[in-house]
Amino acid sequence: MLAALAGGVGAARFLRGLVQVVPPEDVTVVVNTGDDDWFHGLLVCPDLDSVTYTLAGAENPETGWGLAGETFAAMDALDRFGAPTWFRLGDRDLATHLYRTQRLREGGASLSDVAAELAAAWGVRARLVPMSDDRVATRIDANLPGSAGVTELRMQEWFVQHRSEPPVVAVRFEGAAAAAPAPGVLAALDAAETILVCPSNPVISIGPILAVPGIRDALVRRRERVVGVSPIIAGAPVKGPADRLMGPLGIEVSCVGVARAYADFCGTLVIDAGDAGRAAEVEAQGVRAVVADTLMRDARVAAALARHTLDAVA
Ligand code: FO1
Repeated sequence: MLAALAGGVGAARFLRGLVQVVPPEDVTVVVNTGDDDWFHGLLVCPDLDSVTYTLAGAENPETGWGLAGETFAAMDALDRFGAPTWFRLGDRDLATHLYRTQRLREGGASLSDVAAELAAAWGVRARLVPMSDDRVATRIDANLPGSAGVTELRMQEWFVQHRSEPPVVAVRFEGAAAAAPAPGVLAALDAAETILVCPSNPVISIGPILAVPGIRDALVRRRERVVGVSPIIAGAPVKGPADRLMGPLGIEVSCVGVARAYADFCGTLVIDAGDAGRAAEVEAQGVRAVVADTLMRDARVAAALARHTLDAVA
């Protein structure tokens, strides 16, 4: 049994490689839900959906989110009414949000239940569980141009509406302290032969998962079996705004900064060949460094990376 912590597009691509090299049924993915938000009265769970769609081979390959071959007729129709359509929800993607929202509204079904139903419907055999069935919402305090002081933004407002541009002052995970790990999360982390920390944004993808009480402690207990993949290569994120979050929060934007941030719960960190020269600095954090090609140009490289990551703690 394997467990993985995942959020965002990089994690989804890594997981697609992982399920090429191990049976998908052996993998439990603990997915970030801090990105979740309500749009047009519907609950959207971007990281659960990106992982589901990517493991189903149905994702938009350019963006890594949403579905391939999407149309946006509903968004265009909403434009007529002046409704906010900056968060692009495709017509087929809307079915996911309609179904999830209805299942939650009719009562009785948890976020975990619905995530499992959606994954099964897409033929995804890995087990996808949200980090919590309780609401945890990532909030970003940022300096907006033209406004004095700090503005609190919802994660998608900062990330999408403001294109990750406003300088970040602080990041909070609202509700985390009162949240419980979703059913099966702690058991999966305790039982896993190896726990993988996918190449996700350390602050807004892995951070919320670790903020759910009990999860970080479970990883600390299993530190020798925890292996991460650095999402930062040669001082920059492969995709997304990790640097614009790590810098302001005092985390060096490098594989060394990631090692330092993860050192208490992650015994081994896979770093890119381009960072081989920094392996000693990673190890100086008390984290074993393993060098590999971590730039997932295609599914074959992703599978090779997953294999290398598992071998790093074999
Ligand atoms: N990311 C964008 O940059 N622009 C969008 O319009 C957008 C819409 C969207 C709709 C559904 C969904 O599941 C994800 C979407 N994302 C979009 C990605 C989203 O911001 C995720 O939070 C990121 O992938 C980071 O996890």
